[in-house]
Amino acid sequence: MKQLGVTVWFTGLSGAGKTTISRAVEKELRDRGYGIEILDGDIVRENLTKGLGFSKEDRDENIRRIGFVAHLLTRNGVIVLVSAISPYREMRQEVKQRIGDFIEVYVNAPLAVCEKRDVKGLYKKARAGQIQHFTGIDDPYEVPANPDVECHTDIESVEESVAKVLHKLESAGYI
Ligand code: GGZ
Ligand code: DAT
Repeated sequence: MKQLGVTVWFTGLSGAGKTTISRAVEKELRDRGYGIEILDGDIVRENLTKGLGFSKEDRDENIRRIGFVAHLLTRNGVIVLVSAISPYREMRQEVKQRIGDFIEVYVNAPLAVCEKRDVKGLYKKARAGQIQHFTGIDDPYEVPANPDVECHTDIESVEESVAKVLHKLESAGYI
């Protein structure tokens, strides 16, 4: 039977755990033989959306382009894992409507936890005023109103978060 494509869209603050969870889901599904691609914010920004910054207009353009590619892959039977802050509800809604086969995963960790993790040292720079318009510090993040999956990465293990995503893919009939 032909594989049904789907986009799994991970949204959340920098350091919330989007990349960590999506990489682990990727490994698991690849091991099971599924066709899978990852579109991760920071890698995408080095090529597909190179030159875009972090104004609302640029973030919207970033999400639109990622959504475009995710759609092409999804309709050809690929499981696409998108990992991008995607802070604006309206844009997430737009790509969801375009793609159709779409699972929204809210990777939820309190700002204080993300800031403490400070995986790349960017929160420190944002607090020091060396980076402007940093999501959660001086730029908005609109919390998903009704996500398909919510991972509380401050209290869950990576394995638990991954299991939630896989369970949703199973119950929705994609794997
Ligand atoms: C937010 C920023 C910023 C600003 C650089 N605000 O932890 P990271 O490093 O890898 O995740 C962040 C990434 C965000 O890119 P996205 O494409 O996911 O953003 S969006 O969906 O809003 O378009 C962070 C880094 O880029 N970064 N400056 N000002 N994150
Ligand atoms: P993001 O891609 O959202 O910017 P990341 O995956 O690069 O975030 O960093 C998340 C950090 O949090 C990483 O060091 C692993 C840690 N972490 C702890 N518990 C986690 C969980 N349940 N899920 C994901 N990451 C978790």
